[in-house]
Amino acid sequence: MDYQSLIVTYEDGIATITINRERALNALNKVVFSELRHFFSVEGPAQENLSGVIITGAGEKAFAAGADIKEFAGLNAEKAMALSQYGHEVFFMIEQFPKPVIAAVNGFSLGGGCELAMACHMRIAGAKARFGQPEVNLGLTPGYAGTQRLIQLIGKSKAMELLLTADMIKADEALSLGLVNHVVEQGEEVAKAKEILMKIGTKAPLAVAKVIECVNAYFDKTADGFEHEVKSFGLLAETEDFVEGAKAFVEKRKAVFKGK
Ligand code: DAK
Repeated sequence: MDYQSLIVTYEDGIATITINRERALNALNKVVFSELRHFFSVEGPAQENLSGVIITGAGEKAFAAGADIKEFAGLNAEKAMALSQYGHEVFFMIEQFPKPVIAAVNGFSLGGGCELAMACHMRIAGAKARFGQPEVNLGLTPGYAGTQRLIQLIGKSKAMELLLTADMIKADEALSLGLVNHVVEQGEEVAKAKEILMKIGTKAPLAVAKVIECVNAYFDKTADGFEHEVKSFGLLAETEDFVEGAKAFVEKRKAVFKGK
C-alpha cells in the first residue's frame, strides 16, 4: 500500500517502517496511527516471509517527538478518551505482533514517541537519542500507556521520577535503566536492529511467536503467564520445526525451519 506518512521497505525478510514527517520531528498524527494500524493488521500479516519489523524516524533528529500536539486543539473528555483508546489498540497490535518488532531510535523519542518505542519488543538507541515523557508539561498524563510500560521496563521508582519531572534522558542513561537494549553509534541503529532480527530469523518462527506471547502474558492481568507457557510448550512439541530442531541437534547440523 502507498502510505502518506510512513515509508515501508523490505529487505532480507525484514520490513523497515520509517515515520516520514521529518519537518514535524516525526510527531505521531492521526495518519501515522492509522497507517501503523494498517501495517500491523493487514500488510504485515500478509507477508509470508516476514521475519521481523524495524520502526524508525526519518532524518537525523527524531524518532518521534511525541503525539502531534497541533491535533490536540478542541479535545474534550470523550474525544480524548477515544483517542487514547485508539492509540492503546494500535500499540497493543505492535506489542502482540507475532514477529519481533524493534524500535531503532535515532533521536528524540518523547511522549507518544517514547510510548511507541516501548510498545516494540526491543529498542536500539543511537548515541544522540533522547527519551522522555513530558506530558505533565502540557497538563496531561501520557495517553498511550506510558505510565504502564515505563514501569514494566524500568521499575516504579525511576518511572515515577521520569513521568513526574518530565526530564529527558540520554541514550546511556536509558541503557543503564534497561529502557533500551543497546546504544550504538549515531546512524547505526537500523543496522544493529537488523543484525538482531537476522539472528532471530534463523530460529523457529512458531517458537519465536510463542515466546512473544508468553512474555506479554506476564504483564496481562487477565492471563496466567505460567499456564500460557505450559500450553505453548505443548503446542510447539507437535510442530515439524520441533522435530527438525531436535534432529538437527543430534545430527550436528543447522536446523532448517519451515514455520510448521
Ligand atoms: N507535535 C507537533 N509538532 C511538533 C512536535 C509535536 N510533538 N514536536 C516538534 N514539533 C514541530 C515543531 O512545532 C516545529 O515545527 P515548526 O514550528 O517548524 O512548524 C518542528 O517540529 C521542529 O521543532 P522545534 O523547532 O521545536 O525543534 P527544536 O530542535 O528546537 O526542539 C524538541 C526539539 C523535541 C525539544 C521540541 O520540538 C519539543 O519540545 N517538542 C515537543 C516535545 C513534546 O512535548 N512532545 C509531546 C509529548 S506529549 C493523549 C494521547 C497521547 C498523548 C497525550 C494525550 N490523549 C489521547 C489525549 C501524548 C502526548 C505527547 O506525546
